[in-house]
Amino acid sequence: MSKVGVIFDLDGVIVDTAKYHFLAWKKLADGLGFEFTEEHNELLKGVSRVRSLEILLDIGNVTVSEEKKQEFLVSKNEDYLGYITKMEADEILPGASELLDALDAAGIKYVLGSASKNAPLILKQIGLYDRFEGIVDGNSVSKAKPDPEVFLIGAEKLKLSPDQCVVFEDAIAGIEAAKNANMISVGIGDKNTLSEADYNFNDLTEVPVNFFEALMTLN
Ligand code: B16
Ligand code: MG
Repeated sequence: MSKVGVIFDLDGVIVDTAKYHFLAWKKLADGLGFEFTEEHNELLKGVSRVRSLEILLDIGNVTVSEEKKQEFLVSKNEDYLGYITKMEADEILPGASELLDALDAAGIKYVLGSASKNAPLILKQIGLYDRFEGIVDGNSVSKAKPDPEVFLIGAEKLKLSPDQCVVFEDAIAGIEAAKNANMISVGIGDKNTLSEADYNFNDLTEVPVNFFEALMTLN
């Protein structure tokens, strides 16, 4: 492979917004009168907003009208926005800024590939918005991960073929999406959970300096 490009997931790779999703979903569950735990929240990682609500309502064994679901989606997002509009650069996860610097220095382009419709706002809050070659988020896709759509649009933005793209993901659905897109997958987080990934690191500080160089010498 003579050239590589990188596609970064957002939540769980660049920032930890899962904690804010948790607080906002928990408030909704509290209002509906059932318990929503951090373990339940794990099921929502990398999953779209609409699908997250369906999972949450299943957990509480709650059935509501479509109209009510729309209301819940709006109120949950308003609560979530209350948290993310306070985010700053100090919430960038360890190793992320350094990795982007290393990619810039090596002339390797990168885009964002996130399920979040709030991704542009979050990137602006933490001061990374202008660093990305392109942003593919929940507003640009019609099919959620594990469908490869989000990453295939990312490859187009990178002007590379899928097999030249390296995806950094923290969610099982995201690793599956990368595989479905025929891309190289890097799991960030628990190696056992993300055992399907081609490469695994606990966090971005562990990515070796020669990682991309080594990939380019393969094949
Ligand atoms: P929003 P990622 C995902 O972000 C989150 O992991 C997931 O928990 C969330 O439901 C989804 O974004 C949608 O977020 O409500 O902001 O549109 O991991 O794909 O960057
Ligand atoms: Mg994620």
